[in-house]
Amino acid sequence: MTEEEKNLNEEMQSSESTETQEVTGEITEEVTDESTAEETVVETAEEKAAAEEAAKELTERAKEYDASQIQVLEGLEAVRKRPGMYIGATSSEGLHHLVWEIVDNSIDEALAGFSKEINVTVEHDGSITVVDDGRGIPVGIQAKTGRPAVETVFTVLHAGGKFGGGGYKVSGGLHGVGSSVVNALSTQLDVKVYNGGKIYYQVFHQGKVAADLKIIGDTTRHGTTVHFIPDPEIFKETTEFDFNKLSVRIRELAFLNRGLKISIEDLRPEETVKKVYHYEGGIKSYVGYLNENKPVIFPEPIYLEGEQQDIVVEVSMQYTEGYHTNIMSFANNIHTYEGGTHEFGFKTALTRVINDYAKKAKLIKENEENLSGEDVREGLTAVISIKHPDPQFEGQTKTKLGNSEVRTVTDRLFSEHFAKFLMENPAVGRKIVEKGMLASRARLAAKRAREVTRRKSALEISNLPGKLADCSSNDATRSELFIVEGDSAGGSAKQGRDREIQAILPIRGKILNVEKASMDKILANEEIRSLFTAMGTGFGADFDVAKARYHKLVIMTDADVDGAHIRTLLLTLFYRYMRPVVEAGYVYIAQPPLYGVKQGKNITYIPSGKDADEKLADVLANLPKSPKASVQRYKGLGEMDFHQLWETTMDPENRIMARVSVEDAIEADQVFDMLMGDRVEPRRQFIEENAHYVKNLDI
Ligand code: TTJ
Repeated sequence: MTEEEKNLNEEMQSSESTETQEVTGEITEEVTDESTAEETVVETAEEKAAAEEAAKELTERAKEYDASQIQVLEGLEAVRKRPGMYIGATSSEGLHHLVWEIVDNSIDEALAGFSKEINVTVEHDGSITVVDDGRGIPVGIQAKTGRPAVETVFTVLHAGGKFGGGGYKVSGGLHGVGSSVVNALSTQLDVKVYNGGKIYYQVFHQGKVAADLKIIGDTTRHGTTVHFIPDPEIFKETTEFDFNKLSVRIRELAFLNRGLKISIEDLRPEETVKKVYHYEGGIKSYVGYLNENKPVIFPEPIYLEGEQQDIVVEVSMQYTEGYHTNIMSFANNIHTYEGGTHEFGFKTALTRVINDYAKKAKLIKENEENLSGEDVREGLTAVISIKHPDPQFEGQTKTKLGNSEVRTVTDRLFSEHFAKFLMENPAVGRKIVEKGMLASRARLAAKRAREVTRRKSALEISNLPGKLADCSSNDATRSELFIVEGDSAGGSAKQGRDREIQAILPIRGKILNVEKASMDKILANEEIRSLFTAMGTGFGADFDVAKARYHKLVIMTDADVDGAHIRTLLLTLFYRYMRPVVEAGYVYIAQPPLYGVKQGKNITYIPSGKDADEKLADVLANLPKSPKASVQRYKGLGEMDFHQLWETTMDPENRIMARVSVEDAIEADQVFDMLMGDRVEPRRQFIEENAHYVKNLDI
């Protein structure tokens, strides 16, 4: 045993409870030696028998230890064999999951009140480092395994979250697989624990202990640092982290955990990028942010907070002048896309409290009909965030909160606080009721309009829009709908497609500004009607994602500013009116090439995107000297012939498509507001930022 290891052993013993110390002694190799030494001083037969008994037990323990080691290795081997079972998929989605699995542990430490700051870094080589200033993962030897707790955290499945006890844990929530899964799926993971004046260090390779925990230096700080390199053997598709994706979720975590400072830094580009998120207002700041570019009916978002039965409930809400409802709910920081008991409790309470108030304040007569839930939610932006000691997630994507007690707790806490708020702020109360009454009238008008449409469509032989070139397959899971900008590109797409599974719907120009239009107008808009009819999902209250006729909805627009504009518009439309389709992961963005480099018979295509120019330079630099190469820049989809369009953008074997996440759609929604809003400067900026599409026109 080296000097350092001895040090470490002492350190760990002094930091652990007596109970643990005893067990520690029995299992380490060094102590086995000591026990042999002890045998030489044994005198009486009884003592000898007792010692033999003890030695036997020790051997048993050692066997048990071996057994648990084998279990550990088998456990992590299972993770490597079927990674999908633990992280959903080995796609980019699964890759990013690794980061959240680690970050969640630091968030837990922050929620427990011991950590104030978390830093996430994408290193030069694309690996990830997460640093917090919490108490540090315990380094003492655990009774059960005979190994340092920190090692167990990274080598035993589901070991996370067991330490510290009590409180609200976000780790182990949605997928809840723990840090050992990240370790198993990394070529290397190393951890540093800063605590009690020392820096502890351990490193693992593909989940296996590469070296025992050791002290590598002194420190005055405390906290945990974890660095890992995702294994390309596992993440065959990509090991490249998307900075934007990381920062969107990190910003969300900052909103959801008031006062937490969390940063994300990218060291890969020449000019490194760093974003620091820190919101003293928490979810109130979130609502303010979501409504940033929207006209609102009262300036400050309402914020209410309460706790009951160990359940913390926070709600923030604000009404826009628009018609769109945006209720986002979270349980232990997990976005519950499918809603659940917290959302249900909130909605019920909202309708009841507003109606009670309206009658009490004589804004609605006693004999008048109540406002419906839909009425009081029109134009509402709300964030509901609950923290629960033992959240239960249900539903298809495990994003629906199931704990039944949460419904009553949320209802009770929200009603009490909200009723009080309305009494104290009658001007705001009045505006909310008036907004609901307007919605009620519009709803009745829309219903009449819808009935007229239904009668008409029932008389038609086919409900499918004339512009749609449908596919022949009736199997929705295989079918794809391409929404193509422009008639000429639509023509090429129709010619080039795989008719069995690919349908084409050309759309012209800018679709209606959905935010500014009322429900009736949206329903009446031809482009939107075609889209909904083609999808077969219905609209509004009748919407049903299970009826989707295609499980891939592909947006295919030109690689220019107008294309970016239309894409934003479509994504906004999907986010607001077909959200379950986005949540189901049905929406994709086609990646048509921006450049084609032709040399002899070979063509290399370069997809559009921020780094297209760099990639082009790269390709050109690596071409053989002859024959002479030429570069074509595709200004629009219409410039490609049907064969090229198929080959580069539509062929399932060759194409690259980006799947749209709800976060992407939220971002599009914000950009959309900005594009449609009154402020000129951000709009100019958008056009400038997307100008790389139109710059350096011909080469
Ligand atoms: C638990 O209770 C005793 C004191 O330490 C607590 C703890 O484990 N804190 C903790 C864990 N802080 N940070 C972590 C952590 C940080 C990262 C980056 C990764 C992991 C797996 C844990």
